[in-house]
Amino acid sequence: MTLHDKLALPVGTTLDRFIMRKQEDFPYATGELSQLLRDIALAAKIVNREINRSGLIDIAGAYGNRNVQGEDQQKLDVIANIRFIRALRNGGEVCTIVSEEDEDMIQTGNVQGKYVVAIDPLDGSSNIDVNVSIGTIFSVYRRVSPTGTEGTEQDCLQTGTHQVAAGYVIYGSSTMLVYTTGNGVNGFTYEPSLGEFFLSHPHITSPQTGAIYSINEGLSNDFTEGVREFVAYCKQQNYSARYIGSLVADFHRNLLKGGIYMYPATRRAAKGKLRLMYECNALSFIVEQAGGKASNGQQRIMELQPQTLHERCPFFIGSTELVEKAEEFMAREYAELAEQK
Ligand code: AHM
Ligand code: MG
Repeated sequence: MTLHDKLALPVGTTLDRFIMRKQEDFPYATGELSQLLRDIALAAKIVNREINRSGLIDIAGAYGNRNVQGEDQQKLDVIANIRFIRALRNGGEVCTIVSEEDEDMIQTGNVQGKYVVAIDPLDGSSNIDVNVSIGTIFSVYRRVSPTGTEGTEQDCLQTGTHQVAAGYVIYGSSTMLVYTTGNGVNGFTYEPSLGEFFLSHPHITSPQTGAIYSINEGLSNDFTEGVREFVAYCKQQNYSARYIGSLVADFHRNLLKGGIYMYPATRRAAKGKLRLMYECNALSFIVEQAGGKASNGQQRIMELQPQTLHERCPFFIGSTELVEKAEEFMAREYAELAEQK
């Protein structure tokens, strides 16, 4: 980062101003992507408010399942889905949304919208009710079909390399929004009393290596040989095991501290658990922009061609050296399998 950059966008800059200033760097930018990012930030603030009151919402729910607006009480992941879709629909820049919560593509009605968003509105569902960090993950693509029509599946099924922006919100001990538009990664912390996100983590870079490995070892009986051996290697190196079971939180910690997060293929789930379009691609764009790496064990995640909206893929993400080490172990496994055939 140059001194000019530091002075231009110091820590404490509001997200809105930051987005505006970044837009000025591109003389032909129309402001539509900026608006889209602001819409996501707005929905994130609303979802953050709901999450902070989640225990109380449950109490209110016991009194007839109605909230103050007279709406039925719903689970937080459904509420988050509604909030993000509403914000993107009202913003007008997005023609189509792919959400973890909806089987089909969602047409926003904004046929002039140039963008497609893939989103996991509230990830880490098993942690929602127990006050553990959860997150939102999103990817933004430019549509390939002409404007003036509804978005198509082809607009959605683009490789991660076509992302124009990606980010996540972590609802943790503080709430943060971290995003990239392909020019580095910046993190903003939410100040609830002011209702604003402020730049707190400029130019996030992933340590090249680290001493944390994150994997659900309860599944180790189902791990394939390469994964089992890589985990054994991590133990030999005395790495720390850290696994929250919330992808965003596990990823965020490893991004800042150095480490690797894995959700591999298992004997029972040949493609692992995580979804390519709205979990893996977004975090892969961010990690690469921060100098890290993301792989399915063999191939770069962002080059995988999605075939279906909700497809899954094995996932190894984090510090470059650790991901490459994991790939070495996986390559040995694939070579042995090939020999046996
Ligand atoms: P979800 O989209 O249903 O919330 O599932 C995704 C979550 C990730 O946040 C987390 O890393 C993973 O599932 C945990 O899975 P497991 O409980 O199998 O370890
Ligand atoms: Mg999810």
